[in-house]
Amino acid sequence: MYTEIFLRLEPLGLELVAESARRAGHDVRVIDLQVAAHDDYRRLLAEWRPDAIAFGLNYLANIPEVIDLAKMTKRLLPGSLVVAGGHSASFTAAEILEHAGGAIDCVVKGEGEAGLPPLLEAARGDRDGLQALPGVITMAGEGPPPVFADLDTDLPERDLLPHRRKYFIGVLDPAASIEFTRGCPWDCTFCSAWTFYGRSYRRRAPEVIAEDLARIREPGVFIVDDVAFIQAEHGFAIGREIERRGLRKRYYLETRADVLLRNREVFRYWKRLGLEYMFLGIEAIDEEGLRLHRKRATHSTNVEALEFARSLGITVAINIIADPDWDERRFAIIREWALGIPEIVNISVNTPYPGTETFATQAGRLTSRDYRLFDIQHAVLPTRLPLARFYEQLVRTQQVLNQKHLGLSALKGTAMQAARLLARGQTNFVRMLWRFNSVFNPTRQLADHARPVAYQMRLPAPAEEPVERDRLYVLRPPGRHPHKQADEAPP
Ligand code: B12
Ligand code: SF4
Repeated sequence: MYTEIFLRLEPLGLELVAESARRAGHDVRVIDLQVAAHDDYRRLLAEWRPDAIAFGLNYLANIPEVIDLAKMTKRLLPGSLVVAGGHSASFTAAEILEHAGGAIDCVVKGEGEAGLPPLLEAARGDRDGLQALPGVITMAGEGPPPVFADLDTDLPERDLLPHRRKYFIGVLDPAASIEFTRGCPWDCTFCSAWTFYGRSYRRRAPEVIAEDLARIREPGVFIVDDVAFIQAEHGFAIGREIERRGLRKRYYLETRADVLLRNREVFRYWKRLGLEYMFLGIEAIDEEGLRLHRKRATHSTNVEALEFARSLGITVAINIIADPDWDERRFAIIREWALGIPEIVNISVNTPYPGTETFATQAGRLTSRDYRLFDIQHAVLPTRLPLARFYEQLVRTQQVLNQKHLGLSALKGTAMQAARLLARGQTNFVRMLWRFNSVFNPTRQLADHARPVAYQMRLPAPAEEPVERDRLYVLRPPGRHPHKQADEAPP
């Protein structure tokens, strides 16, 4: 739902995986189904007849779609190797294989640049032993844990995506994406970013980042890091390389309130370089909520960070997690609080994703096992209000907050920008302004629960708190020295 309105971004992970396969000598094409239709995909298969098809499956909500596409693929090309990889595929590998009933040959867990090339090499011969490879899981069994990729070897294959003008975030239209670091050293209970990367934190070399940036044609750049500029000196080093090359872009990034306050100077420096938009995961406005999410931040830190960002003149968006337990009064408190600050406020619904601590402890309470509802806009845990009333409150709150920025008076400020974009033929931002009510709609949200469910999510064995972390990790924590780029930054 979110990506139908506010943004659509290039699939950076898939481009990196594509480049790793190309470097290994394969002829590679990429199709992005955010932009292309299933029919385009079918046509590509029929005309090009690839030997291997690799699905990027970062988002849990896309699992049924990918399973159905895999089944269609095997019917068209029975001899092909069908693979799935990505964030969500890594946490649900065994059940995906089961749902696909043989249409997916294997799942590659972890980082695709490290996992896919050896798999393609091995698949040239006898396919029986593929499960012996690191990170690979087939119906016959599972190999050793996945290995870390070297972040400075592959630059994303941006030339493989034909519809680059379709990628945008708000007024950064068009926008490309770039990665400076990978992983997160914090351990919030609702998040699977840290469990995927074994709580590691790695940096790309500033020269490599500048080279990557220099190849980007788009004026807007979305920095995909979970928490940007945890280490100030890395941010400064990247900035110096950018200045040295004379690169000028408009940037969007996401970070934490405490990091913003700790590293004020680096954010000030990046404002000069072109930083315009920032997303802060505030999550809760009370200490109890922050403690439950294990955010390791206080409300006063969050408020101070917002003030600092304002003083820089950066447009800030924040997120608040709505708990299914909320009643009308709690929604009203959030509305009041959010209307009192100038920032853009986004509301998501607390959703236990596989790979998170909350999934390990709360899966027994799930009211739905339909993957498609796990998009943080639907309630999959019991609601205190009747479900219809919960959605009414949620959408009403989103509408009120949205009006704050997209209402007619607010639009006066963006009218010039919109006109400039239209003059350049970029329509993504302008279209987004009119779509909110058709996409965010309580009746539609409620109706989504009544759809027939072809594939049911598998539940984990109940876990005690605290959850044993080894059970959650995809990539194992690198320990003190085993990987040259692994830096442990304490929360
Ligand atoms: C950037 C980002 C976005 C961008 C998406 C850009 C895009 N088109 O991909 C935007 C802002 C649109 C977005 C939106 C959402 N996001 Co998001 N997002 C991220 C973020 C911060 C970084 C992803 C990224 O680009 N990483 C860098 C690249 C290089 O890594 P990668 O994509 O993971 O790819 C690597 C591996 O996954 C793997 N891989 C990927 N594809 C393939 C394919 C094959 C075949 C193989 C073998 C391997 C492989 O190899 C790649 C290279 O190492 C992650 C957090 C994270 N650390 O992963 C969250 C994350 C993926 N998002 C998340 C969520 C919840 C959402 C939203 C639902 C939230 C929201 N309302 O905003 C929406 C849903 C969007 C949708 N399409 O349904 C969750 C995923 C939860 C889940 N399990 O489904 C994550 C993990 C954040 C979190 N803290 O929990 N997101
Ligand atoms: S700080 Fe952000 S990325 Fe890191 S664990 Fe918490 S929510 Fe996830």
